[in-house]
Amino acid sequence: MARGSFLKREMLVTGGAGFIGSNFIRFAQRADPHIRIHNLDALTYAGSRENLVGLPDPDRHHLIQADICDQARVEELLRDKGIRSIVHFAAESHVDRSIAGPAPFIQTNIVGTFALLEAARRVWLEEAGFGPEEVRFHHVSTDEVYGSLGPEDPPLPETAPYSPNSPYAASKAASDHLVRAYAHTYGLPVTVSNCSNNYGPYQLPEKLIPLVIGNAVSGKSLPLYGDGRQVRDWLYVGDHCSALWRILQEGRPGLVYHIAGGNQPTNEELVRRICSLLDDHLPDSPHRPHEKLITHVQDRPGHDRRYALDTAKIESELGWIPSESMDSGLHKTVMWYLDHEDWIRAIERRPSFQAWLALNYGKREPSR
Ligand code: NAD
Ligand code: TDX
Repeated sequence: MARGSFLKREMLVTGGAGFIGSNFIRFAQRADPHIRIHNLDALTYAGSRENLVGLPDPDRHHLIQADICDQARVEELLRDKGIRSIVHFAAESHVDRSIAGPAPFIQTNIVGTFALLEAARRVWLEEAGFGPEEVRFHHVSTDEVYGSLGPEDPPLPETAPYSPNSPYAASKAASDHLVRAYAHTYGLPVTVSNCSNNYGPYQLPEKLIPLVIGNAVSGKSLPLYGDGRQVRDWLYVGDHCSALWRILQEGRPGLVYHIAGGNQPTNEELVRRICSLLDDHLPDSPHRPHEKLITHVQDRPGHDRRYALDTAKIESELGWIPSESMDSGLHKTVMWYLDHEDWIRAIERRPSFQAWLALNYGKREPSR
């Protein structure tokens, strides 16, 4: 069989009703006019059908509302639909929630990834005897598995040791190890990517950037944890999707790739940039200048100071570089949220979301 023949077949995307997954489905349908996507998503608080409205080709997308922990269901899908590739996004993804209640993170991120790996091993390797170019399991992971860096530390390569600090990061680290073990022990053809912070359309307003845009527009405070000098490396979600697509096309089984944008403002600098964009785009807003809404609040427990990834491998081996700068990506993002205010307000009105805001922010005292 020719190299990468799995790409010509049905694809299973897990977590495709969430932020990055729904962006990826749009990207994949545009990139390949034939690909059919089976989207396995439990539609937890983080996933919604609204994120899938207006797909490039709805007929080539099939949503299955189910839990990745349901191994029998996954096996049935792999067999019945002739699926030859899995792109695994489904996860509990919010660090603050993992601090408030880690149990679902262990269940979905570790047990769920295990169930998917077992299903793939049984159906693809044991039953069908597929070779390394006929199937592919891509695992989507995070830079948080490496733990916190100091201000002068160089960006980390793919060989850096794991040192996860939050329950979220530990659960993703555990899932990375399981994926690696299935490749090493059973020969499952896997690739893994560890990516930095994403931003862009369809991100839930529990995360910093959409939270700040939504709050600023309605004149609510913009909560910065601690001193606001923590550093994340921000990547526009479309660039994450293009990197994943490149890995699926060209990446070699067994390899790990870092994906990042090389944009490293402090949280405070980032929030001020968003405020200034909103000042420009909402000249009549009574909340200008929006930066006066910034409020320093009590820090996240165990808050990692800085992440930074070395992306030389994906650049040199696969020729991937991001196409958006921080300025262009932020501009696009702010415009998307201003044009989709109904989307963000509908989420904010959910009682479960209100309960989350009260739990996470209600107890944080202003810190200065
Ligand atoms: P998200 O929270 O927006 O979406 C997660 C999706 O998974 C939701 O649609 C949810 O319904 C689904 N899901 C959760 N538990 C499930 C289960 N048990 N069974 C089936 N579906 C389930 O997350 P996201 O930000 O899109 O992140 C996607 C992936 O990318 C995650 O694996 C995350 O760790 C990783 N990642 C995210 C970022 C980021 O900045 N957001 C950065 C690096 C890596
Ligand atoms: O209200 C806030 N105030 C604040 O200062 C929130 C929600 C966050 N922050 C800080 C914490 C972080 O330093 O902003 C930074 C970004 O926070 P989040 O948007 O919660 O993202 P982070 O914790 O960095 O994790 C994200 O990137 C890596 C994703 O949620 C993970 O899924 C991904 O793996």
